[in-house]
Order: sequence, then structure tokens, then C-alpha cells
Amino acid sequence: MENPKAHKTALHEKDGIDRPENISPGSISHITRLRKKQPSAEELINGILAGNKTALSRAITLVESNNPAHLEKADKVINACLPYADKSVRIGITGVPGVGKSTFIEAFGKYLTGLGKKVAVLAVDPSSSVSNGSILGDKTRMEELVKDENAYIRPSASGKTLGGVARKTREAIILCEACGFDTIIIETVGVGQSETAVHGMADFFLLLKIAGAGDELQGIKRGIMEMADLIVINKADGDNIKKARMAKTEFNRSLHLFPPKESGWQPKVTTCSALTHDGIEGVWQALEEYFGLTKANGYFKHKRREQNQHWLLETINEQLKNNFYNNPDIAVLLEENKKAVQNNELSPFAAAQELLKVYHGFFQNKLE
Ligand SMILES: Nc1nc2c(ncn2[C@@H]2O[C@H](COP(=O)(O)OP(=O)(O)OP(=O)(O)O)[C@@H](O)[C@H]2O)c(=O)[nH]1
Ligand SMILES: [Mg+2]
Repeated sequence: MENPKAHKTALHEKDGIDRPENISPGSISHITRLRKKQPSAEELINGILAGNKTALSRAITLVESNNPAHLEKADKVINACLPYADKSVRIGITGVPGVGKSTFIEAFGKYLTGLGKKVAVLAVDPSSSVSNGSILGDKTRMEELVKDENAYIRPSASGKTLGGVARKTREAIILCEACGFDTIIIETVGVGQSETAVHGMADFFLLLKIAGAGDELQGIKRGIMEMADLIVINKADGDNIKKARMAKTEFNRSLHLFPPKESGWQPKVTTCSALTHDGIEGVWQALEEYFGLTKANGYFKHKRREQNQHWLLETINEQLKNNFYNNPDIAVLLEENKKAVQNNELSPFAAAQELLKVYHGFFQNKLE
């Protein structure tokens, strides 16, 4: 019988084809070397500071990598970029799926680049790590902004934990700022914990809503309303204009029930249409007013300092947890202890103590 494996698949077609003679082995190895060549930390830093988006993308990829060698290089680049990070404004934008975030960011981003600003759009969306980041699919909705020389759009970093994704986004912010982007937009989907993380890295928090849907339906929790510096009621166009105005009055009323903010800012409500661009300018005016106030009263700087401290502790927490759970010996012992706890052979506290003691032992051995 004929061996079925003897049949070559289409993928192996080139097996029988000799390499054309006009390709010299020298140039092949040259091209391969070029492809493999990774820019050094210095090259990346110089590129970023010169406003090169390719260098920026490569540096962000390093930040997102889990390879320790990459992280070391990323740290070098970030440290060099830090002194340039202070000239920007960071705007967090949230809203439930379908509210019009992508369409709004496209319109708002284009408006800002029209003012001569350089706009970077990042996302914190841990849930989308499986589907490769929502912004990626969104690039079609941000068609104009993607093409804009003064804009940079980067999909959400992937990661298992919100903490990990948030750290990577925060570092990406610093890199974007050093690359000359003065307006950073950080998008997140208004479900779950990610808006708290975004609030922790933004100067200003914008909540996008639509009229006519109850808060229940919009999945917006009271806590998120409380975080907002501006509520923008989107889709205020066509038949929707009247409803949007009514919603504005309603939200204004409920905002006044919240305690005053530490920033001294009274949150506002405004309407806009991301589709017709009506009201986009008003959104920017509100932001300018906010920055004017908080830069004058010192809150802007104060908030960034607090955020830096918060991220210091957050990074330590994240790193400690990762180191612990990624330790292969701990992983084995953890499984054993889990079973022992399930079978009531060991109390959860004793099991935890044992694990931490063993973990601690690794360091003592290293020190001795
Ligand atoms: N009429 C009207 N439609 C809008 C407006 N903004 C967005 N839309 C429409 O609403 C739908 C959802 O918009 P997106 O921008 O994708 O919403 P999103 O919040 O990014 O959604 P997710 O990415 O799924 O979270 C699209 O069909 C848009 O065309 C607007 O201002 N007016
Ligand atoms: Mg979207």
C-alpha cells in the first residue's frame, strides 16, 4: 500500500525547489541578522526622545514582556524617560460597552490634534487579553486617528492580573510622554475593577454615558459616578437630543449629592455627539477649566505624587505575589497544602504559615 505520508502537503512544496542563484548567502545572513537585531536601551531612549513611534512601540513591547532580560532593559529605558513625563495631562475615559468610547476618542482625539496636541491612546482592559485587546478591533472605529501623525494608539497589554496590566499601562504612559505625547487618553470598559486602576493613573476622569438607559442597565456603580470629574452624555443627536438634555439635568442633580472633592472641583455634566462632533469642544473646555483650577491650587501635583507612592506599593505587592506563586517549589507545596486543608488535616492558617516559612527559607539560604 502507498504510504500516505509520502505525499507532500502544499506547505512542503518548496522542498523540491532550489534556491535561485541570484540570492547570495551573504545577503541572506545579513537580512537575518538585521531582523534579529534588537535595539539597545540607549538606541531606544534616543529614538523615544526624538519622537520616533517605532522606538516607542518597541519599548512598550519590552515593558509588556515577561522575559527578565527584557524587563531589565525596559527599566533602563523607563528610568531615562521619567524626567520628561511631567508635561502631560492624563485623561481616563470609561463607559459601558456600546456607549461610544471608541467613536468618542476618535472625535475627541482628532479635535485635540487639530489644536496642535499630540495624543496617545492606551487601554486598560484585562478582560480583552484573550481577544487581543479591544482597541485592536477598534482601529477601524478610530480610522482617522490611526492615520494621524500626531496620534499614537496602543491596544491593551495582555496579562493575567489587573495589577499586571495596570503596571504595564502606567509604564507605557511614561514612555509616551517622553516621546512627546502631551495628552494621554487611557480607556477602560466600565465594568469591573479596571476603572479604579485607571482613576489611579489619570489626572482627570471622564465618564461616558447615554441618555435613557437606567444606571442599572448601564452597569455604572455609584463608586464610578463618584470618581468622575466630568460626565459626558454621548449620542446627543437626532431624536436623542431632548432625552440627553433631560439626563444632563438629572445627573447634575445627583452629582450635587456627593461630598465635595479634594480637588476643589465641582464635577460637571455635558452632552455631546461623537458622531456629529457636537459638544466635543465643550468637553475640552471643561478639561481645561479643571487643569487650570487644579494646577493653580496645587492639587494636580499633589495627586501625581500620591499616585506615584501608590504605584510603588502596588508594584511591590504585585512582584511579591508573582515571585511567590511562580516559585516551582512553592507551587508543589501549595497543591499539597490545598489538599490537606480540604481534608481538614491542616488549618488554612497553618498551611499558609508553612508556605511562607518555606518561601522565607529560600532567601535565608541565599544570604548565608
Ligand atoms: N447616534 C450616535 N451613535 C453613536 C455615537 N457614538 C457612537 N455611536 C454608535 O454606537 C455604537 C457603539 O460605539 P463604539 O464607539 O464602538 O462604543 P464603545 O463604547 O467603544 O464600545 P466597546 O468597544 O464595545 O466598549 C456604534 O455603532 C457607533 O456608531 C453618537 O454620538 N451618536
Ligand atoms: Mg470601543
